[in-house]
Amino acid sequence: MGCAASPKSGENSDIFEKEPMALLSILCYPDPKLHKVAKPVATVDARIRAIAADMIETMYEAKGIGLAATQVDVHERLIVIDVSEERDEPLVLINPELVWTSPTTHLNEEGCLSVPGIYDGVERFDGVHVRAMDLDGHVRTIEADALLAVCIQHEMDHLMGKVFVEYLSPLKRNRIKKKMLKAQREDER
Ligand code: K1U
Ligand code: ZN
Repeated sequence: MGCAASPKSGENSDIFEKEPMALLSILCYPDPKLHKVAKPVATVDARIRAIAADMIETMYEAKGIGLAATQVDVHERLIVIDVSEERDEPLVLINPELVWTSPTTHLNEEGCLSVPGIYDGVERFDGVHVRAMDLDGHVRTIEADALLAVCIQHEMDHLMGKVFVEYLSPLKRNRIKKKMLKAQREDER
């Protein structure tokens, strides 16, 4: 059941040296590294553009609609998202900040590439406005609703070290933790 799009080695330590795009290893819950708080990106440079390109490729390969840098063991505030039908509208948000949240919320079914096979309901704002830099270092404000708004909130939680299962009851969360650890032991055999 392992986390998707993993290269052979479990580490991404060589991503800063590579030129061509590469698939990155996705951390699997309950890896403690998923709870690290990401630091702001200092400069949007070639290193950040290379990480973003690798994250987009990894997200597409894993059939996800989003991916946060935390999930690939890079602890900087960077997320990639593509909620388009054709999977050809990647969005890169660097140092994202929520600048507006709607007064209404909704229970949405969520999944997570770091918790494969688990789906459950999480209450999220129906709409959000997010200010972030793009790959040219330009600041933009994105007005999001529906799945894009849900995905932005899910990915921004990752940057704060929060995985969606932490919104569930302790009973559910412990069951999920046990299931993931069992699957990881079986994958290692
Ligand atoms: O961050 C991630 O782990 C990616 C995650 C994003 C996400 C999905 C659903 C709701 C909120 C955030 C995924 O892409 S999970 C797999 C997936 O493709 C998917 C799951 C449910 C609905 C739509 C897509
Ligand atoms: Zn996730």
